[in-house]
Amino acid sequence: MENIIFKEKDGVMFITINRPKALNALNSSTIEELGQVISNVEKRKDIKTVIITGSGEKAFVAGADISEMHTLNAIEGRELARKAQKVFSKIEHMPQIVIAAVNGYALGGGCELSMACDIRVASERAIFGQPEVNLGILPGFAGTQRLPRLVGKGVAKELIFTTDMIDAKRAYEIGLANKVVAHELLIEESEKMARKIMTKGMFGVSLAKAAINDGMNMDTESAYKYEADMFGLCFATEDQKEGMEAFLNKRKANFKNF
Ligand code: DAK
Repeated sequence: MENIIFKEKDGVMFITINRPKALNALNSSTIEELGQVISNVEKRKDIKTVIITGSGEKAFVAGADISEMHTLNAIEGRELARKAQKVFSKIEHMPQIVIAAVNGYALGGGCELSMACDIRVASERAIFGQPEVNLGILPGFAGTQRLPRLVGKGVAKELIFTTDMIDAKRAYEIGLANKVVAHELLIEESEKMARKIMTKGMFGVSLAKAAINDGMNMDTESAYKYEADMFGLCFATEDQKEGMEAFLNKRKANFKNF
């Protein structure tokens, strides 16, 4: 692949967006490649978590590639949007837990990519923002939907309308970043969080991801029913038996993830 580096280590897939000269801006081939990696990973039972980061010192992803985008016509714009939305939606719905390790600028489509991930760990150097209205467009990779769900409608509107860029501390305060860590420790801390999650019953973790993501798009009564179905499903697994037996026998659970 030209713009994506991926490597796996003991159940964690590390994915790096690798166009540092363009601050890792997402052009269509990068989106395509990211989609291919995600499609492969989502089928892998041995990969439990994914960490996505950007290469170089400055950026996670500085948005969609403006140099490619500026000549698009409406049909091509729709094509790009469909392609990216499909990839982002795959990230949101894949059974693995996805952590964005935000190492620098996460702007526009980059901020939207981080929000499609389950958790955002930010380096002290991370900068978040939705600058699309500076370009005469609006966030189009679901930023108008995911940002208000994460930080509330008022703050989301402020960030999108003013295009103000915010640092990691502010992102943490408003709930956009889950955690802020020293820049040098970003990958280590993200991996530590991934490995902590991986000690749990991953079947339950994956169903909780689905219940949260899908439930938030339902009315509450339907979401409660959906949660109850997911809860019930856990009782068909060895993990539920092992988890509860381990508790009752005062030992550590040894989950098999089924
Ligand atoms: N696209 C293309 N190239 C970019 C880029 C981007 N988004 N961001 C940076 N670069 C390139 C710069 O052009 C420059 O290239 P050279 O001049 O060296 O060839 C190189 O990366 C280094 O950038 P700077 O020289 O500007 O670096 P600085 O440190 O001075 O500034 C910056 C860093 C991040 C503040 C600045 O680069 C910047 O403002 N970048 C643009 C950020 C931005 O506006 N991002 C949002 C893009 S809009 C769609 C749905 C969604 C979207 C699109 C379509 N559909 C529904 C179809 C999403 C839109 C967006 O994400």
